[in-house]
Amino acid sequence: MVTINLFLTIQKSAAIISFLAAVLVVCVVVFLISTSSKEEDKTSVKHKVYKLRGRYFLLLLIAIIALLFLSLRLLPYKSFQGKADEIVTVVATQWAWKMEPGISDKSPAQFTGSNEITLPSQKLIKFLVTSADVNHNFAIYNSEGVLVGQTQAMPQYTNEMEHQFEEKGDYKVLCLEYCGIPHAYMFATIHIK
Ligand SMILES: [Cu+2]
Repeated sequence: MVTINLFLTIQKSAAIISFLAAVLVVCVVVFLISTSSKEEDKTSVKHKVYKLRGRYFLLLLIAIIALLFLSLRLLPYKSFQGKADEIVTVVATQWAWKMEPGISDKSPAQFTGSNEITLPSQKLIKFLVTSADVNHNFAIYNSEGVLVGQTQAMPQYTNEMEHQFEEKGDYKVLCLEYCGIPHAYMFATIHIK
């Protein structure tokens, strides 16, 4: 009931805002019509508009650069420069996950890993993710079901994913790319000690 009431309030406020915005548009149009009758030299108007356009462009450019700088810093990717504490090879296959510590020299088809692995907390882990058949998606969920990291598992290509597990516990690995009927049963476990 509370949700419905809140929804109605949002709908009501949206209606009021839309009405006010429409009134504002009408006012602007009326103002433009009332002032457009005045004769003004075309070249001087052109000059004014160009000057305004230049300023507007500069302002927009500054805003874009500032927002880009701020938003890039907020991205949740840690800068990685070959400092991973542990490397894990992950191979996806229809319909299972195979994981093993270290870099594997076997082909994805011959790779034998486990669907359960134990890793340390507070350490930077680098997952080398590939597939033995079709596209899959390696997704790690914490014990509360929150997605903490994911990357595509592609055949003939290795994606690198870095993750630092801040909390100890059991993390579930699920596939986020539909890969056949048993896709939903494709899971693995990462124990963080
Ligand atoms: Cu899948």
